[in-house]
Amino acid sequence: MTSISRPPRRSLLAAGAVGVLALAAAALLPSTNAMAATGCAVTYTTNSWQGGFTANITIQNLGDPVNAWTLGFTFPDAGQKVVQGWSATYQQSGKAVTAKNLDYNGSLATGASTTIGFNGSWTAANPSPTSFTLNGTTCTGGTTPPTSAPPTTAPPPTTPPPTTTPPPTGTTPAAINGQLRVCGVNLCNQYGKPIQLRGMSTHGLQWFANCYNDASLDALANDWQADLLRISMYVQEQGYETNPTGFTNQVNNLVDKATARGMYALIDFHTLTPGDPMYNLDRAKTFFAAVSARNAGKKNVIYEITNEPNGVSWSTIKNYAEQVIPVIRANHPDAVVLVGTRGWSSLGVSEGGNSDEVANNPVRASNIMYTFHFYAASHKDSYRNEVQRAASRIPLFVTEFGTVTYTGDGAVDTASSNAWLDLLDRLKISYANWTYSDANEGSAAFRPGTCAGGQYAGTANLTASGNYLRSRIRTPDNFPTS
Ligand code: IDC
Repeated sequence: MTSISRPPRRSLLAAGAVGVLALAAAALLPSTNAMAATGCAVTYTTNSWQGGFTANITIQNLGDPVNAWTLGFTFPDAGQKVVQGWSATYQQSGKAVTAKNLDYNGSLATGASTTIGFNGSWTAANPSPTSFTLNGTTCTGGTTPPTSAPPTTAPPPTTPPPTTTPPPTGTTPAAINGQLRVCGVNLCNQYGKPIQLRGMSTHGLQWFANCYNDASLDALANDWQADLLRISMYVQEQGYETNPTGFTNQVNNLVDKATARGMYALIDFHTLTPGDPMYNLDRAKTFFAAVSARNAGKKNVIYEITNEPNGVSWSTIKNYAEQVIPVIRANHPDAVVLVGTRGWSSLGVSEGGNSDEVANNPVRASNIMYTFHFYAASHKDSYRNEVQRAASRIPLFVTEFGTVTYTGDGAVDTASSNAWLDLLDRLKISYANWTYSDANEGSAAFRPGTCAGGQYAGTANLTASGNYLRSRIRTPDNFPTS
């Protein structure tokens, strides 16, 4: 893990220098006609492929603090279109585009930055726009002098205030990466860098509660070096519907245990049978209202709103998502939300479709990713090819996979598991393995009886699947901080 250093003293001086400049500008203004200082700097970067692109835009406010902002720019080519944006509301008219802040990122202090982005399409060419405005002011990258008192000479170049997030104050995955955000098709950390989280999924909490305790989660965080705990709360099969308060509390307790160990906590509303998420819509709203309110202050919580929709259309899943996501956002606006896909979260493939149905009709919400599940002994090249194809267009998160067959049982398919995890590593797609439990089935990481015995660290009680996953997950993470 990286060692931690204090912020360089230079940046503190730079912040002080800007404060003095702002004061000087204010002193020049007539007091009866106080005028806000304005100014902004924008960086626009793209990743482009045939017909499509992702744009990431960092907006820095160099003027007085604002509570709301609208970014404006013009595409150079008439064939360039915004398709799906995040972290802002986009409108396009001809070549002209505006992006308005959302509730959570409207306030920008002097010197503060925010990052937004979108997926776009292009036809003839994809040149980047060269001029941007923020609340009507052209972003020149420097401070705009007050119009009432133009300086006779150009102001000296100023060092922009620091825009970087301070270095982390801990070495756990959550301390280093902080609040995550979807950036283009990736999951980015607090430094705006794409990362991959690797971890384990619980089994059904109604059956394996005795596997999730301080000792087992110490082993997961310290011995396995996992980044992520997926908390699988079944809704049916003696799950949530039988005792909403009890299961909600159990989930919250496990969120706390993951948090205490610096892991991300993925709250999985584990719908399975029936496959139509609408069957559980009211329960989902009640559950997510409760857990998002309870965990709103945490930066390490991710919400998975439906495990494996099946036997329903994508438009039904999308409709469900567009009703549940606002419930979460009302309490926990900046948390990443994950949406299951058609055919047991196969991007539609297991029901004869493909990821086009999602890419062409995305959920109308920002900061979301779509889930993909596989079982290595059952799902091979045709599924891998579709994931690879989809990964350049939509953000993916593998919230569940097995090394065995889709029944959850059988032998580890090492060749297919290697092919899958190598692909996910290369694409920086995060994953959680089914299961961190001692269930009597090939997908379980521990041998039956382990949880009663309480010895989790090391390899003595691992199954073949557990051994395989522990050795993959323990390898060093790549969490860039600059
Ligand atoms: C399986 C469990 C098994 C349980 C069954 C029904 O391993 O013990 O009896 O669910 O609840 C999924 C599901 C996940 C399944 C898993 C393996 O998300 O709940 O767990 N699987 O079948 N999708 C594909 C495979």
